[in-house]
Order: sequence, then structure tokens, then C-alpha cells
Amino acid sequence: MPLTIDPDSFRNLKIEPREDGIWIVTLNRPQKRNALDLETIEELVRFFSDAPRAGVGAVVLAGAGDHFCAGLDLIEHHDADRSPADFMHVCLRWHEAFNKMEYGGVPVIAALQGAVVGGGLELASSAHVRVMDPSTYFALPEGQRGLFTGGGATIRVTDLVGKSRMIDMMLTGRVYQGQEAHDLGLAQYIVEGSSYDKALELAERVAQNLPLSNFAICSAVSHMQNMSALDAAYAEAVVAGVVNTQPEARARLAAFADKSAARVRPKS
Ligand code: 1HE
Repeated sequence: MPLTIDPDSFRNLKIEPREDGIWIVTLNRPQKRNALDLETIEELVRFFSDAPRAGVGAVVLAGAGDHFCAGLDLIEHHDADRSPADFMHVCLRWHEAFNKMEYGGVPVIAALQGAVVGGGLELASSAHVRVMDPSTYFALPEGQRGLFTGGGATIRVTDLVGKSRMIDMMLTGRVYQGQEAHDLGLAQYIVEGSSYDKALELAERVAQNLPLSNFAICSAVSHMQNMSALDAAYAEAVVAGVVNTQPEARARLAAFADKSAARVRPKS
């Protein structure tokens, strides 16, 4: 039974479904530079828990205003004066949200502008594809603030840039931007124009794949990184057994066989 997502039930996220199955999800607290408070995290948990069973074909994840996301809501954190156990539970909710994104099976394409810092980078690194523009910059200011990453940066940012760069970013507050950030792998795409327009263009292309293929790509690859090579190869065979025999793929295979399908060519 498919789930229904009610866009009007969200306050800190702006949720906009489109006819073609692409959903635009926008962090919508620009006056706070889209800092992640508890409510925003709970809304992310809710949206990304339901999305795989609500017919969401792809998500463009954006931030309202000049900055994608300023990370943990430092004012909320300061005012709450949390105990260690309280903050552990906060972090576990972040992990719930970001794991639902990364492992949920719905492609998430992040449109990044301005600051992508601290928890904002943890959020962005949970997306499957990241697009940056000339204004985008990445940093982990936790060290300067007397904090430590709690939303998965030790895993996902380290995956993107490697352990020694990750440690340097945290120790020195180093900022990566422009071509250097792209070349490091912090974003797969860098554009001169709007990262949002490019993210939408990519989402439109992704949404043309069969949903089961996208589900496998956006869940199985991540799961397999957590397995031994032997188990990952076995799991890959099982997933391919299901995906590669789906009835919906037959027409695409027939089109290749009768030469009506597009061929893979280098860019001219
Ligand atoms: C915030 C936050 C926030 C802005 N929490 N309220 N993250 C950081 O260390 C980044 C902190 N933020 C900044 O460095 C800057 O705000 C920005 C570079 C992102 C943007 O600068 P700017 O000049 O456009 O804005 P601003 O004047 O600094 O801030 C505008 C408002 O947003 C202001 O509120 P106002 O009520 O005084 O108008 C700021 O207080 C508010 N604001 N950022 C709360 N982060 C699970 S562990 C994760 C650990 C981390 O994420 S540590 C990294 C935290």
C-alpha cells in the first residue's frame, strides 16, 4: 500500500512534489542559514522514511537563501544545555535521518550554494549526488567551536576526502571551495551557473531510470561498502538477480536488440 506524504504537514522543510515524480525538498529557515534544529531533523526523518514507499522518483535537496546549511543549530544547542546522553540521542536522530537518505533507495541530488559546513556537510554527504557552484564552500568548524562531528562526518566525509584531509579540516577549520573542492570529490559536479538548475536537470535524467534500478543503486552500493568483499559480491549477485530480471526492463532490452535504443557515445 503506497504511503501519502502531505507537504503541508512540514514546517521547516518546504516540500514540493512535481508531476514527473521529482520532489523538491528545501531546508527553509534561511534566516537561520538553514541550521539544523531538532524539528528539521525530525522532518527529514519523516520525509525520507516515507519517500521510498510514496512513489518519490528522485529528490532535489536544496537550501533556501544564500547558504545550503550552517550545520547544527548552535543556539538551540547552547540554550538546551544538554547532558551527554541527551546529545547522544540527538545524534542518533541525525543518523536516522541521514541513513534513511543514504540507504532508502530514493536518489537524492543536493544543490549546494554558500556554506555547506559542519552538520550541513554531513547532510550533503548523505546525498547520492552533490552539485556545487562558485559560491559553495565546505568546512568542518567543529574543532573551533569546541565540538566534534556527530552526524556521520567521520564516516561519510572521510569516504569523500580521505582520513588525513578530514582530520586536517577538523583541526584547522580549513575551507575547501571551487575546483579544488570538486577535484577532491566533495561534489561530483561544479557549474558556473545555478547548482539548483543542474541538480534538477540531473534529477530529471535519473527519474527516467526504472525505480527498481534506482532503488538498488541508492541502497545496495552503500550497504555493500559495509560488507566483506566476499559477502558484497554475493549480495550483488542477489540484487542483480532481482533487478536485472524485472519485467519492466524487457522493453528496454528489446529496444537495444532492435537497435532503436540510444547507444553510449563519447561527448562530442
Ligand atoms: C545560526 C547558525 C547555526 C547561523 N546555528 N544559528 N556551524 C557553524 O559553526 C557555522 C555557523 N554559522 C556561520 O558561520 C555563519 O552564520 C554562516 C557563514 C553560515 C553565514 O554567515 P552570515 O553572515 O550570512 O549570517 P550570520 O549573521 O552569521 O547569521 C545569521 C543568523 O543565522 C543569525 O541569527 P540572528 O537571529 O542573530 O539573525 C545566526 O545566529 C543564525 N545562524 N548559523 C544557529 N549554526 C551533530 S554535530 C554537528 C556539529 C556542527 O554542525 S558544528 C558546525 C556549526
